[in-house]
Amino acid sequence: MRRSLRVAVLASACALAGVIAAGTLGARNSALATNSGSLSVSVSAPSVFEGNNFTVAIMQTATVATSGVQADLTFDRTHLQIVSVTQGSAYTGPPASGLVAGVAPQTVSDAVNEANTSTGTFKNASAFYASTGGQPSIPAGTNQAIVITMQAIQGVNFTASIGLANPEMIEATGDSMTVSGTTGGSILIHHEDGDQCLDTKELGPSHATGGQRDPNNPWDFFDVPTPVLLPGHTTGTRSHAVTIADAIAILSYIGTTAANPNTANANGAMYGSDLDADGHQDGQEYDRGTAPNPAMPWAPGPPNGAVQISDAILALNSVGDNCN
Ligand SMILES: [Ca+2]
Ligand SMILES: [Ca+2]
Ligand SMILES: [Ca+2]
Ligand SMILES: [Ca+2]
Repeated sequence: MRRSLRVAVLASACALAGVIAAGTLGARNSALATNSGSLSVSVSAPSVFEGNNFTVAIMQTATVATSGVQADLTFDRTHLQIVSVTQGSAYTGPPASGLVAGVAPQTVSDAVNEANTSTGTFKNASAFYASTGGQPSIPAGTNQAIVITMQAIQGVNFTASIGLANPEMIEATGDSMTVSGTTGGSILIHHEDGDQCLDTKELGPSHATGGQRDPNNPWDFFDVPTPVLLPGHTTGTRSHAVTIADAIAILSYIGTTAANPNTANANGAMYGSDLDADGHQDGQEYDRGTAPNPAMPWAPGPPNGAVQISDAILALNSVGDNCN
């Protein structure tokens, strides 16, 4: 059974103040709703990387003061999951306010677990002030009612929709309000394979702008840390573009091998170091194999275990390619 906002408001009000009479609330419930409001989803960013969090705010818009809002959040749980649920800024702080999530006797974590494992719907997210029949309330206008932190769990250039269902609002007077509509939102999920090139770029039509590559292949965009990583010079980063500087940096690693990861070449470079602390052997970052598809020389193969002059030549094949 869905737990209505009115029940939530009443229960909390009784617990906190013990002064609400059910008869009074019932009388108010019978009043004709004359004002209307709407609910909408506000997503914190247009896009997010797979594995990262973002927030979804449920915003309420009303022409009169309101004391509570409720909705279910619908989403595709193949691509998204809920991390946490909190009250929005409209209901934060005094006077006493409350958050209800889930269908009683669920806890908030029960409701999150249910939404993430079975239904893909977070049922009954309610935020309210713990009183009916007058103030406290939040003013007419647009207010942030509920904030849900979500995580993008899977997707290659996938746009995930987030919707609202079963909207309810309650006026400061305690009357039920007609919810005239809801507006959902969406977020574009980028899968990042580690090559610094967004999948929207990798899936593009031209290798010069990062395209004609595989968004699940971390080796097909030969952008390396520059200035070159050497002992005492550890600040090199990848520029999201393949330039002549990348080919020159690769030259400094010639002679290093995965077979002898701790053996330094004449420049002091070692295949097995991780001077930029990115979790990858530095030698691998400057190492590639021959392009698997000769017709696509800009997309080299995975590291072959030895940095040679051929690696610098591989990089020259894609100088000018730019994912920025
Ligand atoms: Ca990528
Ligand atoms: Ca790639
Ligand atoms: Ca570069
Ligand atoms: Ca490294």
